Amino acid sequence: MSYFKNVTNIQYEGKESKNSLAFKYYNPDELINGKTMEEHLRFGVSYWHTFTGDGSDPFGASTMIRPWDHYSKMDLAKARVEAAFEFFEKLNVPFFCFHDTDVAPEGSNLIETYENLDSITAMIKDYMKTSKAQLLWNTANMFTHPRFVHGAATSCNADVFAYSAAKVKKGLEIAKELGAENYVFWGGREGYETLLNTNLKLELDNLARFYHMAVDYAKEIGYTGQFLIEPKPKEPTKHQYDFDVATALAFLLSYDLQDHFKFNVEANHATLAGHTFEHELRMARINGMLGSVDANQGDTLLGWDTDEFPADLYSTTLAMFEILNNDGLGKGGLNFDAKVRRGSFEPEDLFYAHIAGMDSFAIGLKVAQKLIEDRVLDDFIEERYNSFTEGIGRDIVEGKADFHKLEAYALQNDAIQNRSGRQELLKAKINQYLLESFANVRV
Ligand code: XLS
Ligand code: CA
Ligand code: CA
Repeated sequence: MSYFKNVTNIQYEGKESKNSLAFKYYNPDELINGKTMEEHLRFGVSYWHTFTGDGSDPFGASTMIRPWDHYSKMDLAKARVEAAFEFFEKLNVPFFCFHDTDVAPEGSNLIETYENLDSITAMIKDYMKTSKAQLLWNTANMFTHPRFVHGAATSCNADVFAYSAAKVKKGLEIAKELGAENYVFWGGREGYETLLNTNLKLELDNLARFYHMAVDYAKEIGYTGQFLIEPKPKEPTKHQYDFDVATALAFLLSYDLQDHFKFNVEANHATLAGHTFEHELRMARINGMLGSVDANQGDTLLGWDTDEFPADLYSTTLAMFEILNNDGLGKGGLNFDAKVRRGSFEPEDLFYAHIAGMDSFAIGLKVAQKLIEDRVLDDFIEERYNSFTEGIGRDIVEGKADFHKLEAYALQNDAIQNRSGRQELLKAKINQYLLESFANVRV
C-alpha cells in the first residue's frame, strides 16, 4: 500500500537539476569539515503539521487532501504511521517528532488513552526496526483539551497538575521505549491571561516541582535522553512563562534545574519574542544550553506563529553559523516544525516544502562553514574587542581592576576614540559569500 504514489525516493541531483522532486543542494553524503551533511543537519519531520494538520484556520475549514482521510479513530492513527514511514523514507530523513495526541486518539478515559498509545507505540517501534528514521523527540500535548484551560503544570487546579504528570510519565516511558534522543516540554498553556486571578509565584514553583518530578522519573526508569524546554513568549496564552531563552534560563537557574535541561530553539518563537532566530541560538549556545532546533520561519507582516517552511537563506546561514560554532547539535536536530500553507493542499506539497527547507539549510551550512573557515566575522569581532586584550582592558577581564583604578585611568584618558561597527560592510560580505558559494547557479 502506497500513500504517495506519485513520488519516488527523493535524490540529490545537484543545482542544475530541473526535477522539482529532487534535492539541488542537500547532498546527505557530502563531507563538510569531516562530517556528512546528514550528520550536520539531522533533519526531522514533525508529525503534527505533516500528518495531522488539516489546513483549517479560525476562519475556514480544512483544505488538505490526504490519502489517509477516509479512515477514522485507531484505523486513521495506524494509516498515518504507515504513511509517515513511507514519507520519511522517500524524503530520506533521519528523524521525526510527535506529540502523544498526534499519533494516537485520546480515549474516553486515561486508561483507554494509554491503550491507544501503547498499540501505536508498538507499531512505530516495529517500523523503526527497519527504517532509518528514528525519534528525535516526543512530547505531551497539554494544550488542546479543555481540561488544560487554565494550564497544565501551572493550572490552578491540582487535579490538572496530576493529570499532566500522568501524561508526561507516559511520554517518558514512550521516549524510553522508542529510544527518543530528547524529550520536549513546550508550555503553550503554561502562563497567564491576567494577574487579577493569578498566583504567579505558586504557578512558577509548581512548574519547577513538575520538572523536578520529570527528572526524577526519567532517572528512575533509566531514560537518558536530553530534556529540552522550548521557549515561546505568547500564543496561545497571552504571557507564557518560558518566554525566551534568557527568561527560561533564569527560571532553570532559580530552581536548580539547569543541569537537566537544554533548549529547543524555534525560529518563529524567537521572532515572536522580538528577537532574531540567531539571537536565541546564540543565547543558548554561549550558555552551553543549545539542544535542538525547530526549523521554520515567521512572517514579518504577521504577529502570530505562522510556522512556514524555512526558505530565507540569510537566516539559515546565520542559524548554521551558530550551530557550527556550537560544534553541532549533539542529540538534537533540525525539526521542521513547519506547515504547508492552506492553499498548498496536495500531498506532493509536503515533499516540495521539505525539499525547500532541506535545501535552504544545506545552503546555510555551506555558506556558514565558509564564513567560519575564512574567519570573516571572527577576525572582525576579534579586532573590534582588542582593547580588552591589553592594558586597562586586560586588567578588567582578568579581574585586576576596581572603580578606583578605573577612575584614575579615565581621568588620564578622557579623549576617547571609538571605531566604526561597519554593519553594512559585514552584510555586504555575507551577501558575497552567499552568492559566490553558488556562483554558477542558473538565474
Ligand atoms: C507551538 C510549538 C509546538 C512545540 C511542541 O507553537 O511549536 O508545536 O514544538 O509542542
Ligand atoms: Ca515548535
Ligand atoms: Ca511554532
